[in-house]
Amino acid sequence: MTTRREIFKLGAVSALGLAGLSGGDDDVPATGPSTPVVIASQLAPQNMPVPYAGVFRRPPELVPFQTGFDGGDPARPFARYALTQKLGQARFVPGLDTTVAGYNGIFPGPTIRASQGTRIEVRIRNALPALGLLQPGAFNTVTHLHGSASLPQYDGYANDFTVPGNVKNYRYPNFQTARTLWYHDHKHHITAQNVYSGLAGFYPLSDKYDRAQLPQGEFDVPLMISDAMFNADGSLAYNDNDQKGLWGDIIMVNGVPWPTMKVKPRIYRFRVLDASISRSYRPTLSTGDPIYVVGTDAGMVPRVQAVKSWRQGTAERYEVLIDFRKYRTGQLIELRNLSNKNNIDFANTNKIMRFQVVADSGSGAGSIAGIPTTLDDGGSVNAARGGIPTMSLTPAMAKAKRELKFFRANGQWTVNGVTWADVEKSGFTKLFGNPQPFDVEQWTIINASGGWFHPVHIHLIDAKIIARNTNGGQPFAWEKGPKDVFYAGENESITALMQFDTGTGGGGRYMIHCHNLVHEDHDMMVQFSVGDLRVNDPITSDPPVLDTTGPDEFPPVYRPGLPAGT
Ligand SMILES: [Cu+2]
Repeated sequence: MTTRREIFKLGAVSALGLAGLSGGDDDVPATGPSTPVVIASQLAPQNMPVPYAGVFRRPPELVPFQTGFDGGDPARPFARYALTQKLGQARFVPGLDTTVAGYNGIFPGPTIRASQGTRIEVRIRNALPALGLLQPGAFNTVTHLHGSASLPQYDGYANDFTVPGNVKNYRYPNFQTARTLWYHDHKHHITAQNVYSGLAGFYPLSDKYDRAQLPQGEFDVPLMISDAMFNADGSLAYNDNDQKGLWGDIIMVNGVPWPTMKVKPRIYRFRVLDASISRSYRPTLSTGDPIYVVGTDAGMVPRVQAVKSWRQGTAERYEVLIDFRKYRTGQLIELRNLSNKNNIDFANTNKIMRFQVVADSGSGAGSIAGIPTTLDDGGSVNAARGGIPTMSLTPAMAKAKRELKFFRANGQWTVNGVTWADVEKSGFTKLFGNPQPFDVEQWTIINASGGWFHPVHIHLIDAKIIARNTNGGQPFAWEKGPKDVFYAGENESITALMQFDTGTGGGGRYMIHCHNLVHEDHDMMVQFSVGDLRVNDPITSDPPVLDTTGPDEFPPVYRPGLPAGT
């Protein structure tokens, strides 16, 4: 009952008509990466963003309001940050302002740069209005730092939420290897609306290994890719296509539609994050030149992989190098999107951003001299306690093998037939599994529904993909590094090894869910526990509290940024 009727609900149908939309059954949303057929936004022509007209920008980097050493011990540094979730005005489309709900009122939220070994606390105030922007209920929030082995009470558990007027102090250990993390909302049932309205930001974690081998500073560029659709007045339009997914017609990078970025003839590192609600991408360069994958979700790859394109689902992170040295000054290079099956594509969703090569200047500090072939991530930081480097895991180490099947049942998205509602009904005791601290397990993620893809996220863990049921049984070239999101395409299965290391030897509850946030909200989410769960464990041991501080207690301070467009 989806397809055409739902597409019409997305907004005005373009003059291109509906040719190309498949008829499909209930489980098939629409069309693959074929001819664009509709537009979703209802913007007047003068308000419709034009591809590559926007000026690239990086999210501002937040300065901690306090730094120091635990107990005065120089071996135990910490930094404290404050974020305020509040409404703000953004200029996404020409001539109109858009109200967002963002961290510090901006989208993307401020970047927090972390360094291995320095613990971070982020004080997150919910200063949002009582009711949601895009949903009629309470504007409750809970923040997940994706990629961090946080303790359960700081992991953004979907029911451990903060109501407007309250504040929670999140503690992040940063003991892990270098990687691109991101923080975003995780409130059960409204995660999609909360993230779409702006609650997402970068949190790159560095260590001495990535600093020695990969570009830094000016040449280390976060790219948050998302899609959106707008009403005629510039407000965000939300349509989840009958709980199937949201596909906007406007692709934004760091909140700018199809921007142009000026680049020097040097090697750049891009931290590519798919922060869309549902859309997956297949980025490629218009030159046909290779892109070098140097990092996956949870860290650096052992062997650099040259690819012409790669497939990236929601919440996946790929760190890639693009070598601009061979291009001439003034050359324009597009980062295009080849899309994937079961996305709904529009006139310009085959474009992401554009690079304009400019003359070299400055010292080039932070750049690297050549494309590396191998990378050393330093292995496990917890070796003394039983930690095993992720890419050294072997099937023989696995103490258990488990299967996770992602399918639709009784009008709900489920994992093995179980929904988060079932977990709630159990008083949060229903578990998919309960590995003990430092156990290694082998999990197989199975998508038996041909009409959908599911980017599956397992909290806490870093995993090594050892098999796929496609691609000759092997992981794809771009996913040969540590992963925490697994793109389970149509009828695909993925087998991965993972170690359950909370950093403390302790345990608790962690979620497993589809990162199509519409699927997650309805209700494709279950949980596991590291260690045995005690029946009456509260869902958090560090609940939010009433915010008694003034709004200006920790005014945001941002580092001086680079010039616009670079
Ligand atoms: Cu899904």
